Amino acid sequence: MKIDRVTLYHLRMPLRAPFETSFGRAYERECILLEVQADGLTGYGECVADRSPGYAYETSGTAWHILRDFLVPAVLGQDIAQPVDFQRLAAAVRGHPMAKAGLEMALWDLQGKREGRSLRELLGGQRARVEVGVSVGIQESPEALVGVVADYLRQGYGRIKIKIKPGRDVIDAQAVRRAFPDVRLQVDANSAYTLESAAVLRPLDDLNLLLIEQPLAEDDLWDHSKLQAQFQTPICLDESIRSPRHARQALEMGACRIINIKQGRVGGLSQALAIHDLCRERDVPVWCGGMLETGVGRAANLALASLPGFTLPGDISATDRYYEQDITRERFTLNPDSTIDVPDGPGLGVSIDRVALERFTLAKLQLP
Ligand code: SMG
Ligand code: MG
Repeated sequence: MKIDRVTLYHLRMPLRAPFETSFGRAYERECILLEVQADGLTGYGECVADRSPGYAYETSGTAWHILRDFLVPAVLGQDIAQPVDFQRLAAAVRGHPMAKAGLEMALWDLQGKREGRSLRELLGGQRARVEVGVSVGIQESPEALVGVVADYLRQGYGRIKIKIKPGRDVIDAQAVRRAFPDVRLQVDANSAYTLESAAVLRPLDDLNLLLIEQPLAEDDLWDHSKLQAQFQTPICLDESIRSPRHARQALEMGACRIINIKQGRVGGLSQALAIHDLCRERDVPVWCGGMLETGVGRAANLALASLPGFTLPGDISATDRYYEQDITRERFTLNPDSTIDVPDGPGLGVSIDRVALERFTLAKLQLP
């Protein structure tokens, strides 16, 4: 496909409820929507970098710059046969995986539309619906958290993840475990601890958690390997896995026993697929993480999570969990068995609500 034009939309969307993690509280979410025109077709991609560099160093601002000045110029006028070929064109840009992933996603959407095949089919996904859970932010108190979790369980979510930070870790997890002895529960620290300060997390090992996500620094594998040796509960890495190479090294080192795969964090769906394959060969469970995506990124996550190695529920909740109004006409809903249907239309299988898109657009740039 010959890339004729790329349009970037910098979006800001209000969240239905604030979302608090160890690195701060968000009331809104930013992202960049990419609209790519090729061979008379239009593909969409979502760059998941947010306003501030709390989760990762990339922001909507850095991604805009890298896309506008480097990645989009690298693809304009090029004939790209397969989405994965984009990785070669993007190799001149060091880092910036979220910017790359947004553009690659649009190429997958285009390929699917050209061939009349869904992204699920293109990736080799096998399931028509995927198991999902919900990620619950830090609340005012452990009691308030138990109330919010109860509400999600009533809605039908079969797996709960709670965010933790120093001072709000063991007490929160114990409160939820006491209230719901059988719920599938996991915690996510978003790099809030050091090897030394993580000693306070020891009681988590008695709570029958599915996993402990990213306790230590995002650029660290070695200390995670030391920490994993001290815990029965599997450590799952999120921020620390930025490429298939990191995934291999983390597993070889024993830095984790489970991997959270986010196409944005690893530089694209092709790279997410490679990590999935590598983990599957080694019988290492993976699951699909979330970045509060719009319907565009959510559709991609659902397709990815339909691959056979995704054996744990993803952070892919229903649209209602995040947004009053989304930029896709399609809204994703939770089935009673805690699954969400994978879109089966061509490409991502979603269409853009232009009125909503306009409402949330802070800036728009058409290239060339
Ligand atoms: O999309 O439901 C979602 C959010 C899932 O907790 C979630 N994501 O570290 O895994 C994570 C966080 C990163 C985003 S925080 C803004
Ligand atoms: Mg995480």
